[in-house]
Amino acid sequence: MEISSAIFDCSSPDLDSCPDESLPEFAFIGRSNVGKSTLLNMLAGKEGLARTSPKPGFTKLINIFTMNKTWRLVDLPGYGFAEGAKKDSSRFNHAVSEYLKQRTNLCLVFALIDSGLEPQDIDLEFIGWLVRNAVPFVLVFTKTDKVTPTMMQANIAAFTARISEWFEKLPAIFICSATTGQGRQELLGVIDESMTAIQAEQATVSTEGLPVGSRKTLEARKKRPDRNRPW
Ligand SMILES: Nc1nc2c(ncn2[C@@H]2O[C@H](COP(=O)(O)OP(=O)(O)O)[C@@H](O)[C@H]2O)c(=O)[nH]1
Ligand SMILES: [Mg+2]
Repeated sequence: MEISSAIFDCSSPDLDSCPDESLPEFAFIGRSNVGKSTLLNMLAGKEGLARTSPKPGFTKLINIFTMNKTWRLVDLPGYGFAEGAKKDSSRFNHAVSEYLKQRTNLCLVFALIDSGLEPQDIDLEFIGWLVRNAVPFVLVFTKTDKVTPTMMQANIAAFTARISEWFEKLPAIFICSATTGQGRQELLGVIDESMTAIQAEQATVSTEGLPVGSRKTLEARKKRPDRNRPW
């Protein structure tokens, strides 16, 4: 899949102000500074689309971008940044948790982990939260250009060892670098597969007389977190 148009949609402070749920969404989440916005830009093929920063805690809003006029990438505020306005950070954490739990057109979350670090408690806790709330996700190890392959493999193995007991089958793992472009085609491939599955599902649902994208249709998708997905 290639991206022919990538457009900034809006910045929302909470779930209620997010745009309608008519388009499938793929969201980036991870610790502040893990590389969410940079990876989003790399996937979109458009530098500067999502604002990036060497300083953590920059993205405080749910930033939404529409790709190829048919699906969206969502840059969520990072977790684990305690400095700054405490009031705001708790509010945004709430917005993120509402978005992840209730956004019915959310197809898949890319949970980003820094490939240069040993397993961090905050990431493990967050992955546990995703599992408990049945949010569908894949793991994306970032910034692979900054570590040796040996170190990266050791960090990934240590991370998966810590979470493996939570799964019958581990979630898919991707290794990415926004600097070298590593992992771009693989992540776009997952989105492509997911879009194909949704289109097939929507075709079935609409023949049952429910408008595609309506609450009811989406309620029907409460089975959304399909642990048996191929990825
Ligand atoms: N070397 C390297 N640096 C990266 C990569 N991805 C992001 N960065 C840098 O990490 C910092 C944080 O990136 P950003 O995308 O703003 O992180 P976010 O807070 O998760 O959105 C920035 O200085 C980026 O240039 C990567 O793949 N390789
Ligand atoms: Mg960011």
